[in-house]
Amino acid sequence: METIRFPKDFLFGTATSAAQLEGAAREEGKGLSIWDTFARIPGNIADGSTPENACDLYHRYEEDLDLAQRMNLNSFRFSFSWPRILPEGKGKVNQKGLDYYKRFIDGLWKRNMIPNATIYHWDLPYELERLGGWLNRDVADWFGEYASLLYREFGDAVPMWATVNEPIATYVGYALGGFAPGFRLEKYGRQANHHILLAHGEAIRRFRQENLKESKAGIVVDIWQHYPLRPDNDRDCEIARLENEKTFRSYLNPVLKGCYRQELLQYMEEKDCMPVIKDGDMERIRQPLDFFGLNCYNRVLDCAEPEAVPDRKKNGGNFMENGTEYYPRAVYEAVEMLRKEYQLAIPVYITENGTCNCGEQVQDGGRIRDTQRIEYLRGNLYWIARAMEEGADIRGYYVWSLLDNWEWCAGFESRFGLVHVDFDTQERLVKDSGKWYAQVAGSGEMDWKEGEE
Ligand code: GCO
Repeated sequence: METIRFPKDFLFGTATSAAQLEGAAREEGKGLSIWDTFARIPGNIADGSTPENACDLYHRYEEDLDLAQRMNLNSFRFSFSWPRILPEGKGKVNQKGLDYYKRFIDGLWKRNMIPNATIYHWDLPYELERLGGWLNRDVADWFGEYASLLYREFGDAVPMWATVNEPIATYVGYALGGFAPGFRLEKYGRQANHHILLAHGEAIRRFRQENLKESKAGIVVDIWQHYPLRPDNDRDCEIARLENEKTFRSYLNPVLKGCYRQELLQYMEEKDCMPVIKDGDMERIRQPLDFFGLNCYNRVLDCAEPEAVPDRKKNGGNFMENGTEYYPRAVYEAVEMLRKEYQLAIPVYITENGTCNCGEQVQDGGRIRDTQRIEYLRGNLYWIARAMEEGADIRGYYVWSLLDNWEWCAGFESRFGLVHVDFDTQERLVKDSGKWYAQVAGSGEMDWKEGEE
């Protein structure tokens, strides 16, 4: 048995987002977001739910922050809701929205939790969607204005600013129809991608202008690395390589290197989905960053003939009960890739990591035995510690999520929380994983048996 120790100032937190937790979707002046409208279209959300009430965090944040504090968290990741602050996306400001975030951030500091804020976590104001949303090139300026407003209002109180959470969600919303606003055109997806990258660059540029000496700015990208299921099969290898280019590398290259790679450009040319890229765009996108936020959940294995491979062999056969692969080494491999291929030399925060539906039933005496979630989180922390031992500059870790919440198209059916939520009564119950995490965050250490990885 060994003890893994994290540095004294390592951040242990949970990650959340406005649309998934706040609720109060039409209260106190908030405008609609594209998720409020998308969710109302029958068939879009698995259980027919909407983000209308979610976890009701808007009204219950004091008690939920108490919970987080009792879990010994020293940081808390949240997002601002753009339409709560600017109901029409630009122009008129909703003072009540600003007041809410002021109270919320004060609540974090009162409990000694460092606020880690995200400016955009998928909830574009619906009024901007009516103007073309992420397809309208002006969105970079609308976003810039919104970001400047936040810096001015909260710059002194928020030390960590991420511009965008997972830009790929915008691609999914415009190319695959899987997320709001629900378009299905590859060309739209690629153009929306390009614009959200411009918006990111614009928000960083404005951040520097504000000269917030005590704060840092970065971006959050999710990395699901693709690997060939059969490493000796050329077609599997080719699919995996192209998928990596089309997904996370289509953000990493512009943001960190100021270019789209040849392979992606060729793909976009061939598929007739080349976005409009204007002179100077790539320079606008590539801005020096203070930190990198990495969301990592798993890897993906690609196979050219999925029918030919028995299900139990897929993903190495190492499935968790929820059907996903147990491969915590993915986080280590993502960090390695960033260091080796992108020479990333800024601090990294693991801004999201977690898993859903691990035996969520409330049992006798209110106990929730989500044992596999604990195993998953332990495995990930082990591989994070290992990367750090080998020189990776990882400064913090955020579990997705504090509470079970509104999981986009899965509605309330995918539970990711360390705390169980009864969505009828809004009652909270700390799961076994929450108790375990409280202990790790409190002590900064974790036991590990060789062979567990
Ligand atoms: C993401 C989002 C979260 C999700 C989480 C679980 O990473 O996709 O940031 O909003 O809820 O990932 O799917």
